Amino acid sequence: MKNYKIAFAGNPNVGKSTIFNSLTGMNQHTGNWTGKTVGNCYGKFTYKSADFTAIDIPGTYSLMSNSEEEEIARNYICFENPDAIVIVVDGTSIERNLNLVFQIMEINPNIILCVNLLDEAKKKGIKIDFKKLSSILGIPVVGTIAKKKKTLINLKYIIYDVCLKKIVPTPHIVKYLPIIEDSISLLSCEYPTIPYPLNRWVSLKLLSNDKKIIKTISNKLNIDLSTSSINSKIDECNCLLKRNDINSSNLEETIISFIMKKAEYICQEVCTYTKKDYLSKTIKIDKILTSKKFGIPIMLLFLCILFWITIVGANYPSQLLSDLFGNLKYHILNLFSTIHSPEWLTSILVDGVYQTVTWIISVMLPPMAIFFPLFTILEDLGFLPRIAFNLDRCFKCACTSGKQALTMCMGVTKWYFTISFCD
Ligand SMILES: Nc1nc2c(ncn2[C@@H]2O[C@H](COP(=O)(O)OP(=O)(O)OP(=O)(O)O)[C@@H](O)[C@H]2O)c(=O)[nH]1
Ligand SMILES: [Mg+2]
Repeated sequence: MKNYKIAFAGNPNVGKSTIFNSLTGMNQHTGNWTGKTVGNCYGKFTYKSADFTAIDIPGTYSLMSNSEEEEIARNYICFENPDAIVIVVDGTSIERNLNLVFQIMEINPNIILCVNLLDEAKKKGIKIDFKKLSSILGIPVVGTIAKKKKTLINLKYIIYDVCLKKIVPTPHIVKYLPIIEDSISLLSCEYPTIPYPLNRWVSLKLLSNDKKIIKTISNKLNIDLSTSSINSKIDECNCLLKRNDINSSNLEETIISFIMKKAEYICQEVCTYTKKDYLSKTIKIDKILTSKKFGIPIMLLFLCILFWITIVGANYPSQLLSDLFGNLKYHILNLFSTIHSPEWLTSILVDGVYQTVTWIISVMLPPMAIFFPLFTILEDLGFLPRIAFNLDRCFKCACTSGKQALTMCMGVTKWYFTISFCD
């Protein structure tokens, strides 16, 4: 019996892993900050006696691949040919998420749109017309609340139908300027073995002269994209595009602007906002927490408070535990002398094993028991993603992204615990 491959793709932090875990019974890491899933994770489930392999791929905002995990996501979506791709989007910000949806549509037509976080959307007074969204996009659309398992029944049902070709999605791909469309058609004739719509995407990559992706495409699809006939077609297309002020460096921007316009139009058509003040409040908080003037100072203040509570607060339970274990050691030593245990054995068991284990517990446990719940509160308040945003530019200088700030915070705390342990 065939085993169907389903990929869970989407922007970071939209609930892909939560859905994946729920369907497969796996335990992928989830949490309220971006970039938790950094590699593909595989799981299996069965529905109506059909077998499925689900692949949880890292979150990505686009298929341009700016980081290693985005490259992993892009390579899977583009070259692994899954039977269906479930694109998970955030029901509270469909417009922003549609960018990736349209990009994936250009690669694999077997798409299911899963609008998740509907509970959050409801809280924000956002109503979505799924039928209309489905007919505008030409693909099946299903609404879910990943934390509630029963809301995933419809998703399983649609996955089954798409994989068994009972439903055939016909994505309405965004059409760009006629001159770009003409260039795409002209180039696509050069590689008839690449199926539609992937050939469109390959043409766009050739026109934007994205050397890294072109090399990957050539390797993965085992096709030579540097033949003289393709090169002369590219030159011909570039001449045509130049006449319309489009060149390889602004082509991508032109395309994205078309996609964004379409996304805006779709949102106007399918979303209704019943609590306008809720949105404006979030926007105001966002503006303050991510502003150039207040963003970094507020972030530093919060992190200092977090470290201060952890370090100072942990001293008291640490001392208590240390006294408790000290008293206990006295009784244990008495017990060992009562049973006339040899000195070397007492030394190994009490001064070695017992002393080390109790040191670790009394020094490490209290700070961890304070730090991690505090960190979780910041995570649930949505402050951590904003920290990541604030520090992104700074971290880019070290060739990494703002997301690493969170790992760094944990690193600093671990470093502090280790130092205090050694003291
Ligand atoms: N309220 C609510 N929270 C959700 C829902 N789905 C997921 N979450 C929460 O959203 C956060 C992100 O979920 P993940 O499953 O880790 O998201 P992801 O898309 O895998 O994230 P990355 O791997 O970083 O790309 C977690 O805290 C989840 O518990 C939902 O439907 N409603
Ligand atoms: Mg994940």
